[in-house]
Amino acid sequence: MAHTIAVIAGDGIGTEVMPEGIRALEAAAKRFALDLEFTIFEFGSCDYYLEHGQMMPDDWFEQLKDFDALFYGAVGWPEKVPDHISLWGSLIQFRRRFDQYVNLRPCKLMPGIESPLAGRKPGDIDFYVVRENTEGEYSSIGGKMFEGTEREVVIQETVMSRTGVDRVLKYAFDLAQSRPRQKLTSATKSNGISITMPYWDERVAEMAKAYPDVAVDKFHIDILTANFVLHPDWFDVVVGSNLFGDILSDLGPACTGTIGVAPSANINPEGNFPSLFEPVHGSAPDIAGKGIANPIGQIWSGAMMLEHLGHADAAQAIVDAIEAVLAEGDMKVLTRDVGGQGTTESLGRAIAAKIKS
Ligand code: GGG
Repeated sequence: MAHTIAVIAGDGIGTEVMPEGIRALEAAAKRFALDLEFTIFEFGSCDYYLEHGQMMPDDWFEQLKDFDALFYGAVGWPEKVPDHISLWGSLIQFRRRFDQYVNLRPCKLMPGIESPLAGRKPGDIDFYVVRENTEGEYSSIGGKMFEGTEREVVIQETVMSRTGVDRVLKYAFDLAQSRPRQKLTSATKSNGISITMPYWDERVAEMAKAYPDVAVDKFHIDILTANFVLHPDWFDVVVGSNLFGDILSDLGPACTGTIGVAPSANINPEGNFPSLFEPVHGSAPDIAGKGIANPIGQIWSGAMMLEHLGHADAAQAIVDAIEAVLAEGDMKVLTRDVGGQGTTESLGRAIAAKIKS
């Protein structure tokens, strides 16, 4: 049976890494006899906004809801459209309307990549960030008063619902329980944010009772970011609110040498709606159009998508191919962020060739 995949490349380097993501998926499909059916959508980009006055057509939900998965690139081009308009008009709509309440972001030091943290080797950094993805600090509740005057006031609320917090915590605890180290770290800031964050801590403590095998600790977000840099080996599964998870899942991959390789899955665990798979990196207008973006984040996101669709063997073949190409360290193939002189396409083609073999 075919898996139907909606492809939205979005903006900037999203349009450059996406073809390599598809190339890798097609190579895996050929090797494992999978039927992947890609449908490309032009909406969800700033150029679409400039033409239509909105990021997506009114019926985007109807157009996308029956796909098996969404394969997404990157959004944003601040010189064309303010970032909050592009993000809220696309990615955040998908996460909310498709109830993708788990944002799963692996953080792994790969062979052949030098960590900026002295002396770290592959195996030393290997953890997941689980980010709450539908509420928290990314709420649309708030407003402006006395706009344009000296008395101007702006307010944006943080929203934490028991359902919203518990369901992402449950996912994180389940994941921690399934891993050899069985360790969960919670990101908090309950000394300063005195209502929502103590509530988050309470729900973590309550959930922990059902997982006696999982060792739980918590850190305030400020020292947690320091510990990502100082002691990345401490972490196994790290769970955080929408904003904290967003910050940690950029910092974590940066500790592994480049954010260009980091993948993510925006998951609706119940399968009521399609889940969405995208690199952690954004559209990077500063390098867009040069053909030098690292496509691994997109390719690895494709592997996460195949795993989600029930093809763990094909997913593993993609990850193995990524690791093999990185370990070979051919400077003509690798992109600049990992020390090479190659292009998005040279790295994508090398990985696809390894998947086939
Ligand atoms: N591929 C990820 C992407 O385009 N990110 C842009 C961004 O600003 N994301 C913020 C977020 O993930 O909440």
